[in-house]
Order: sequence, then C-alpha cells, then structure tokens
Amino acid sequence: MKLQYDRPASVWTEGLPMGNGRLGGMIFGGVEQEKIGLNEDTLWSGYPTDGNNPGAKEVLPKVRKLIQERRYQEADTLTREMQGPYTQSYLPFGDLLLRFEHGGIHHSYKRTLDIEQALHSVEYQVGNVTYKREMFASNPHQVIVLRLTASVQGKLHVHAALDSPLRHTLQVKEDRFVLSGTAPEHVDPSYVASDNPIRYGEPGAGKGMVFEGQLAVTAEDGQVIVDSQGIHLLGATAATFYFSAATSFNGYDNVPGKREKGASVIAGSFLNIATAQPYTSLRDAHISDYRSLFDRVKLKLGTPLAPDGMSTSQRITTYAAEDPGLVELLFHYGRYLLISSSRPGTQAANLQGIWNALTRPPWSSNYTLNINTEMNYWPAEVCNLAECHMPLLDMIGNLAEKGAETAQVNYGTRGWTAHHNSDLWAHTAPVGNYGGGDPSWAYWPMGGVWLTQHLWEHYAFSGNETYLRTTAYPLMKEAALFALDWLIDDGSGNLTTAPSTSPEHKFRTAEGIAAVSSGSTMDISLIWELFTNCMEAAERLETDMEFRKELESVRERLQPLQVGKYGQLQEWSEDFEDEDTYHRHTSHLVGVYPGRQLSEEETPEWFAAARTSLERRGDESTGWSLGWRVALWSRFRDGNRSLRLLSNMLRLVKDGDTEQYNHGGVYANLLGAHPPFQIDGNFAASAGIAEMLVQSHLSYLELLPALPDSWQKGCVSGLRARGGFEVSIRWDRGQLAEAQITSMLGTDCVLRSDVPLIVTSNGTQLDTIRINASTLRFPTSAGQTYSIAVEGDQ
Ligand code: FUC
Repeated sequence: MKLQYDRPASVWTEGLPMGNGRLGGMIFGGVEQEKIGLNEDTLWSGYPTDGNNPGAKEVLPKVRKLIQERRYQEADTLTREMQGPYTQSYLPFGDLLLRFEHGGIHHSYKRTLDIEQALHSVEYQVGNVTYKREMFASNPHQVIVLRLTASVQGKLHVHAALDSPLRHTLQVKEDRFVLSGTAPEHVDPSYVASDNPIRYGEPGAGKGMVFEGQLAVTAEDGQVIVDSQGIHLLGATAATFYFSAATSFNGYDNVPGKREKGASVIAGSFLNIATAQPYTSLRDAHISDYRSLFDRVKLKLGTPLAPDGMSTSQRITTYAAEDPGLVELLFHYGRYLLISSSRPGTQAANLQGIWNALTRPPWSSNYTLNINTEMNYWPAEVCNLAECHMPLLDMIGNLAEKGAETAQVNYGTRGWTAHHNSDLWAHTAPVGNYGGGDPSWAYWPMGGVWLTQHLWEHYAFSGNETYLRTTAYPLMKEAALFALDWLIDDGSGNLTTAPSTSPEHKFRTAEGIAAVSSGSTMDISLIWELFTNCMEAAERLETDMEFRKELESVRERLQPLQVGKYGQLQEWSEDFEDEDTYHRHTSHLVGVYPGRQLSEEETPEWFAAARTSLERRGDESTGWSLGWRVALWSRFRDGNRSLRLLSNMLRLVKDGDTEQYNHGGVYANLLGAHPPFQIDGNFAASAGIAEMLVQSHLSYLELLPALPDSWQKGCVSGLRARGGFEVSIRWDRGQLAEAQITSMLGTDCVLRSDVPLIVTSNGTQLDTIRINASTLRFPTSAGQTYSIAVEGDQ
C-alpha cells in the first residue's frame, strides 16, 4: 500500500500527490530544496459567461439538410457556425519552496506515500543527522501540513517561501507569509496558437478572481523570523508548517451576496484553527477522516512479486500487471486519488484531478464531457466512495441550469444540453471559438445526456428515493426532454440525431473524411440509457405515467443499431470505413460499459458485434482508453484480456514524452499518462478492476465475472452492487470459494452463477428461488449479511 522511491523526484511527474478534495499538493522537490506544487480547486481563469450562440438555430436545419443529402464534409464545415468560445482553464496556485541549509550531500534517502493513511514522508541523512518530513492535506482542517524534524537538536535551518506563476504580491501579515494573487480573465487552450494567450484584467478592477495563500509555522524550539523573503526557521529540532489557501470564487453564476467572506478571511481562519492544534491531533484527525473512506474496500489478488524495498518505478518496469501486488496498488491508488480530489462541497475532479502545474495545461485541464469527466467517476459507487461522487452530481445540477439556456438559445428545444467541454463556470455551449474547433470533438450535444447516467447510478447503488425524487429524476427528466426534442425522423419512421458525431473519430466516404452525419451509435445508446433510466425512475417514484409511456414509445422508434461488414457494431448509421481502426475512443460501445443496453442475454447479436469492434480496436492506446478497455473486456467476461490491458497500462512513460495517442501508460508516480498526464486512466483502472470482480448492471449480481487465470487465489471486500448490496468474495483455484452479501435495503437479491449455490443466513440455509439455469433469487432483510457457498464445497 505504498509508493516508494530511493531518490528525490526530479520532475513533476515523479512527484507524489496529496489532496483534501480542495487543496492539492504535488511533492516533487529534492533534498536541499523541497518543492510542493500547490493547487486550489476553484482557481480558474475567467468569470461567468454563457457562450451561447443564437445563430445556431438558423444553421441547424441547413446542416440537417446537408446530412440528409449525404454532403458530410459540407455539413462538417457548417456546424462550425454553431460554435461558441473555448472554456477557461484550471490554473496552478504556485509552489511552496523549502530550502534546507544542510547542502545537497546526503545518504539513505527514502520517500514514501502510504495510501492507507494518506501520509507522505521523506527521510535522509546528512552526516549523522536524520531529517524527516511528514506531509498531508487535511480535509477536517482544510490545510496542508508539513512536519519537519531533525534527529539532532537544533539542526533544522530552513527557509520557506511561496511563489506563483500568476500575478501576485508577497507580504508579511503578522507572523504569516502571504501570497495574494489575481487570476487571468482569459487563458487560451494549449492547442490554440496565440500571441496573447494569458490575459489579465485592469489591476484592481479586472473580472478574474482573486486568491490568497498563507504560510505559517510553529516551532518547538529554535527561532522563527518572518520577513518579506519568507519564513526563516533557525536552529530548530521540530517544527510544523501549515499552508492554507482560498479564492474569491462565488459560484459558477457569481450571484452577488452569496459569499460572505473573502479569500483572505477564509484562508486565515483555517490557519487560525490549524495552528492552534498540536501536530498529533491534526495528524490523527486527518488519518481517521481519510480511513473512514479508504478502509471500506480490501483487495488481495495474490502474492506480491516485488521485493519489499523495490522502488515503485522499478516495480512497474519489472513486473507490470504480473505482480498482483502492483495491480492492488493501482486499484487502491485510484481510490486514494478520488478521496484526495473529490469531496462533498469541492469541485469535481478535472482532467488532472486537482493537480496542475501549468498556466496553459493540456486541454485546459478542464472537464471533457465526451468521456474523461464521466470516467473520473466510474469507480465512485462500486468502490464504495459514493460521497466522493457528490461534486460531479452537484456540477450536473449547475450544468442543467446553464444548459437549459444553451438548449433554448442554440436550438430552441426544451430541457438542457451540454457539449464537449465544461469548466468552473459550468460552460455548456459548443466550444471551438466560433469556427476554429474541429467538429469531430467540438460538435457533440450529448454531454448532459451522458452525465445524467451518474445521477441514476448514485440512486441505483444506494436506493435513496429522496435523492431520486428531489435531485436526480428532475435533472434526468429535463435531459430527456432535450433528447425528445433533438430526435428527428430519419425518413423511414425511425428516430435519429443530426448533426451527430462519434466523439473525436471520423469516417471515410468516397468524397473524403468527415465527422458529422446522423445517428451515431453513441448518440442512440446514450439516449436509450437515459430513457431507460428515466422510465425506471418514474416507475419507482410512481410518477409521470404519461411521460413514461412517451419515453417507451420513442425508445421503440430509436434507429436500430447495426452490424457492419466486418461483423462489428457499426459506429455510425452507415457502414462507413473508420478513419482510424485503432482509435482511442470506443464510443459506440458505451452500451456495453458503462451502460447496460447491450448484453449477451438481451441483445446477443449486437453484443457479439460490440466484441468484434473492441477486438478490431486492439490493445494499444492512450492511458485512459486502455482503462476503458479493461472494463469493456470485463463486461465480455474475458478477465485475461482485461489483465492484458492492465499490463499495457502499467507501462512506464517518461516525463516529457510528447502527446501520444497509441502508447499510454503511467508515470513513475503511477499517475495516468495519456501522455501527457491525465488522471482519468487511474480512475478507469480502479473501476475496471472492480468490474472484473463484481458486476450488477443487469438484473442480477454476478461474482467474479472476469477473473484472469493468474489470479488463482484472492479476496475482496467492501465492493458495492446496485440494489443496495455490499459484497465480499474469496476465491481459490480460480473459483468462487465463498462470498458474503450484505443487504442495505432489504430488496431481493438475484445472483447469477453457473454452479449451484447455497445461501445461508445466521447459520440457517435459505430456500432460494431458481429463476433459470443460471440465476437464483432470495429475499433479504436490511442490515443482514448472507453467506454464499458453492454446493458440494463444504
Ligand atoms: C479527448 C480525448 C483526448 C484527451 C482529451 C482531454 O479529446 O480524445 O485523448 O483525453 O479529451
């Protein structure tokens, strides 16, 4: 449960991340100088705007006509007229720099991240003195804490300071060193060539937010001097530094008066509370808060191959997924990262979670809604971190408000829509800067339709009907209203979408390559999922019977999916040739995972075709794409293939490797590499591993659906399944040995198993009802645990 290294990080991607959901730190410094990259999750460029494009309404019928006439390239070009501005960017706060006055010559260096406790430590010796640094980001106290100690009295001489690449001033306020800054009003995306990419407002009168960071120290001995250069700690043996930060962000809509306190007051008050605590109580509060989430799931996949002291980077290059211990670490690391980047009340994790060092980060470090944002949250429910899902669910509520205007202004439809990208300001309009964005990504009005799946899943796992009634269903219904108005008759009575893309992928026609056509499989599948979820929700809530019927009849008329000439599930409504057979997006398989439209039982032909499609895509891609394929192969019940994909993912990518689309992996710090760094691969890996062990997306719960041959013996506990179940499983010789299922809601449990099972509760065997050859059902009581064994095994 440790990431460990025997030398300091030399670059950011060798650093180790800490976070409390809001504040992030990337520890990537050396011995003589420690460096912690700082982040605050509301620190973005920009201010509220909408970006809606009233001209889109007139363009829409013309684009639809071109599509009908199969003039796809012209349709591509015309969709550009429907675009709005790019989103804003997630920005770095700056760095916390600690200079140790003991020189750089040292020995016995070790740095560790213990993900069981969310604690970082650095330890080394200079001569006979052992220096230690212990660091964490506390959620209960909302500060980053650094504890420094020397084994010999009075040996700590340290200078600490703050710096930022954003406009700022430095000053001393009482005994604190304070950095006050202003964010730019605008930052151009990294992929836009611009002479003036970062634009600040008038000093003192700009629209960019302000932010402040405060640094303080309490020393047990020695001397502390705070001056305009920073904090000087002289001749101490033990001291604790505290970093606190806040911004003036006042909600995505910046309604005046909503926020009572400014950045400075907020940052200061967290610091007041933290500095008044002894170090041990801060540390204890942090660990118990973190463990209350982390400890819920345990996983054992086999005997670790790597020797105890081996560095994590060495372990990755030597073993990849052959070391079950490394796969366990990867699984739990995703959980660590979600707990560290997404807590109730914080912003949703963006492309880099909350860790970003660049003023023009890749893809603006924004919310990319055509896969990456959803992927970030795939592990939340199944891996027992439903609380960490909340920031995304809240964000969906914001997007629904802004997206209702976009739907109305751009298309004149009901409901709400979001497109390819979003940001802190809940951007919902198509991006592209009024014509500059390639339609293959810039044109995609399905963001809202896909995101609402998360609202339903939060309910499906928890069974929380109040949440479904008051929050989830109304937002889902509004997204469904958009979809109803968006669908058009394809001329044969079927309903389709147009203009439509299969995100980021293009097709070839006799005329050339294009992106825009009608009824991409992804559009149809996402709408199918939304309508199905809405219908089930309305049924559970016993509401909206008429609306339910309407959805049902419209769902019936959705343009049917098709099997193409290679036996593949067609990605588009015509059997076009792919622009790139090995493309990273597997959008047309969304009904296999994370959706449930396609299955062996319900849609065997399409399911088999989807498998062929995945086969054709191959096993090489970006980090996040490999993660998706782990989960997809699990849904095809091919654990060996999932493991192969995990192996491809556990491939060391070097810092500085340029943007790549066919060879992703992880960095030395086990963070996902597209490359560049993108955190979604980590989250997909955790979700995919969970999917190998438990599935519940269909009408039953399945244990060990995709166990690879090499995981002969192991156990997992604490995974969640839809319907309100918590599951623990032990397996041996590659087979189920026993399982415990705890029922949270008291609903019937339906289990799929090819071998006969015995269910007992409190030592008494239950009568189970056999539904068919492979599924059985038994009633449960809320709070009760049921033991499952294979008949004949006892
Ligand atoms: C989509 C992907 C890219 C990258 C970007 C953030 O555009 O196709 O690979 O993940 O999002």
